[in-house]
Amino acid sequence: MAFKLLVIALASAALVSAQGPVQCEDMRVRRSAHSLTDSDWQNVQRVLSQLHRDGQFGRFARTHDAVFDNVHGHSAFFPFHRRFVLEFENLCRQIDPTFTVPYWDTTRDYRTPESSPILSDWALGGNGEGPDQCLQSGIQGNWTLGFPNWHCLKRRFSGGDGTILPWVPAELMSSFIQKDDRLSDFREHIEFSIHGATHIGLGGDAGTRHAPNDFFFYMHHANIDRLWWQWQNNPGRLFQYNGPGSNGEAQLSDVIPEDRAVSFGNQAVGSVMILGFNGMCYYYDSAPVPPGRYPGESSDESGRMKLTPKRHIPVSLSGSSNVANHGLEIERIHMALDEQAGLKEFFPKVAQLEPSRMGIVPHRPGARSNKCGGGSEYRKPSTKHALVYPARMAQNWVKMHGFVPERVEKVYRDACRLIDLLNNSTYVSPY
Ligand SMILES: [Cu+2]
Repeated sequence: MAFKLLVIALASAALVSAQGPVQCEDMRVRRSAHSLTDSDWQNVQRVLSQLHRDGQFGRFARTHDAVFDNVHGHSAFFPFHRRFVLEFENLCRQIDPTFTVPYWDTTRDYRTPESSPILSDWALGGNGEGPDQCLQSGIQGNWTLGFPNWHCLKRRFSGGDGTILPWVPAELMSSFIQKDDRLSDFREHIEFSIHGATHIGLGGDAGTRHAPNDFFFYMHHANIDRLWWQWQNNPGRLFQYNGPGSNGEAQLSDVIPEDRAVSFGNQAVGSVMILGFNGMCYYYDSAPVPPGRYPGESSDESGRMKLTPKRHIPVSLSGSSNVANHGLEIERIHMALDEQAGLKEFFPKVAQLEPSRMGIVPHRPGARSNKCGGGSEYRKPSTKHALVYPARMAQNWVKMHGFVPERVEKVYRDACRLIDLLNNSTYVSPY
């Protein structure tokens, strides 16, 4: 029996890393898309046009479509997209060795996404035009793509009148990062909120199984990856992998789903967990820097990897982006909420901060408590700087992913409760 356990432990360790973790020699930085200059965008356009001429976009769209059902609504969601975006980025770097995929923090634009600078003509371009909603502006303007059939690249903003229904606020992301101690919870919350909302908001190709046709996909998933890395950098989470896997409960030894067109060579999930190692040679300008040494790990009796307390990446609650998406908003939440108002439920790590500053500001008397909005209601918050409600996730999106509608609705309701809570306090959103 003991021998059998040892064999299992050794086998899974071997799958995670054949020769042990390999540290990157050169690290590249993924920057916020909001910080790109005109000439940065011109360079992105030059690189993408070259890939387009080489017919490379099709195979990424094809692969995403082929593995779609295994990498959405499943634990492989985070590791697959981490590896997939890296593969695309590496290809771009064959054309420009300094290229990195910019991440799009869509919470900054969540109120009126259509007016985001990222959607201007010199960047991603705006809504599609004409009866086919063909994209005619931006770095992919007037592109024709080959998957799943020859078609113009399409965009169809969700508002129907050239607007995009509101996305999700930063405060919700911070809450998920703080309160979700299980990866499977965090993954579901991200898929049901920011991930879906942004895909649906742009629509057209971006709202389909072949979304990688639109470069937006890579910028969006770089941001999702950044959120996962922020989540990972809290005690007990670096190597956490659980929830529905390819064969029952997810394991770090699971192979990342792949396809003939984009293959990762049977790479195990466990090898992509830590940025700075095993080819994950990048980090984000607004997330924890990768550790200098591979973090301690051990196999427990089930043969799964877990983090030992040997070396935690330090978690700082203020001024850093470890627990929060944006340090600024955490300060404000701390000031405005108290325990009775649900601070502990939505922001447990803020609730641990010294109590002297909590609850000192009285709640705004008589602030209106709204129900979740619908239609134009989304954009009518009760007070001037109040948060707006995100749009409900579209039915066809829920269906396309095979999500359980009740679970999606629960996440939406909780998001509305958080927004009501903040709007009924003295909290003022920085966005
Ligand atoms: Cu995807």
